[in-house]
Amino acid sequence: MTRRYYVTTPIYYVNGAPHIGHAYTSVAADVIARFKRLAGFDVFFLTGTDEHGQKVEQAAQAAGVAPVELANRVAADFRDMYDKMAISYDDFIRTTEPRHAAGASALWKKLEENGHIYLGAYEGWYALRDECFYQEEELVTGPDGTRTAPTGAPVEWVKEPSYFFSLSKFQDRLLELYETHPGFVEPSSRRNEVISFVRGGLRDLSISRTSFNWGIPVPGDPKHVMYVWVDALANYLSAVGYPDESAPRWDFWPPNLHLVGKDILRFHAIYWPALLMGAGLPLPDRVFSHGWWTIAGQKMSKSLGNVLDPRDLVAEFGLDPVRFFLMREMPFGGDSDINRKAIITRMNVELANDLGNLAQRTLSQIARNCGGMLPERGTPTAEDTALLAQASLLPDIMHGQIDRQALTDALEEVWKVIRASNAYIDHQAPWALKKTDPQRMADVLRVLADVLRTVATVLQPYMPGSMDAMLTQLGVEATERNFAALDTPLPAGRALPAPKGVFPRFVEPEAQ
Ligand code: ME8
Repeated sequence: MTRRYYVTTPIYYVNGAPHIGHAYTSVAADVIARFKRLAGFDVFFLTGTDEHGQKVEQAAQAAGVAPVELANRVAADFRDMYDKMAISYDDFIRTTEPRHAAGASALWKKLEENGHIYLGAYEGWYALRDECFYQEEELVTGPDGTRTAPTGAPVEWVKEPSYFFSLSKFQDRLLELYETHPGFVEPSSRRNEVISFVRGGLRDLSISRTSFNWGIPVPGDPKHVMYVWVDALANYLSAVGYPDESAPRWDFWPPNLHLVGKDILRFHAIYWPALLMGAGLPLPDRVFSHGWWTIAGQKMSKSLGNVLDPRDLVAEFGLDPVRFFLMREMPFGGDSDINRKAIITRMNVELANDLGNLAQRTLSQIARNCGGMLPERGTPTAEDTALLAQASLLPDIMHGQIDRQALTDALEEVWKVIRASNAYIDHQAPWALKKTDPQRMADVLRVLADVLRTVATVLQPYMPGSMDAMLTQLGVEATERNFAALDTPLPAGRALPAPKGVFPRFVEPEAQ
């Protein structure tokens, strides 16, 4: 039976253009989805846009267009960014789609039927920028005496009739969940924050608004629209066909992984499992929250206006160097600053020197000295065996790391093999063997070709285009590029195309 894997990104607000922060979460999810596919999983990779709520309504007003027009425009822009970043999503859900309204309304009705929703009045703080209710004691007071949300977002006092979800009833079950399934919230430092928040006491959650109407009407009471977070979280259900449990994708439920930024962990690690418990649905396996990209030390965000469009970086540096940089630079889970110099260093040192030169040196010698044909595998020496064995462990080691979202560590694992291969080629010096022992030269080049095949295969999820080119140069057919195929050596004698550098060095335009 094929194993299934369901991975999601957040659905992004349409109040502004996509930026590198959105691209980051989506590239990370894409790497995971592509890796799982190569490992033979049936993958459902979901992403999309969060189009309702007051924040989007206000952005539309400011732009002088109807909210739906803004949503259409920005959703199309996200898809364009995804195409340019090679994001291999299986579905792109928009919360204004009828299939989503059906799923979100069904979730609401189920919660109501199970006795978890009641009508009351909300009076308290609300931060529009975060679309989040905050408790009095969470607010922070700035030097000028103004009170803001802990995220720095301005807060306003809101008073309106509202439906509530009885979140407080789920406190013990949530604590039990974190205790019995420690992998449910990762990394563990963030899990501790979640646990202490829940231990501090949960209040019932206001889940409808009456002061605007850009949202999904509350079933049976259309004066209210659903709170945008209940609407948004429901996307993970509506995309697999909820409430129709005979829908073709329903078998993917529950998700294996919700990938989110640390800003929205509370919604995914507390509210979401509680809502699912309330609806009697199986819970996701895991919520992983990653850190921030900052620019000159400041968080990048639409609201702060200091955003970087990933497409500009791709235009300057090329797609795969940018994808590589994003996954390599910031230890997955931590925070990092983004700047040109760091991108160029990664490109020139790790891609052009370490990997690009290794491939170019190997392939050009095969072209020149082996008639452009893949050499026979020779009788391996101890050094050959050690290098081949190290490479052959990569898919399994990386699979464990990918399942823990250790995406940067997985790259480091590949680079250990690349560095060992560079040491091996220098030590074996096949160019010198050409005269003294041509047979051994061919054996060494074949070892390197085999190691490069493994390296290029496991790097496909990170840099699909460049690794595609590298695998073609190594004579690997399209059907031979998954992990299972690595068990079968390529037949000797395959004609290899003329080698061509995959990772040119980046030279600053003014230095050219
Ligand atoms: O929160 N660094 O949407 P959003 C890294 N609609 N990642 C960043 C980032 C940065 N500087 N800035 C944004 C929402 N992100 C809701 C989600 S889900 C049911 C609803 C990424 O448009 C990161 O993944 O504000 C963060 O969680 C997300 O974008 C927030 O996107």
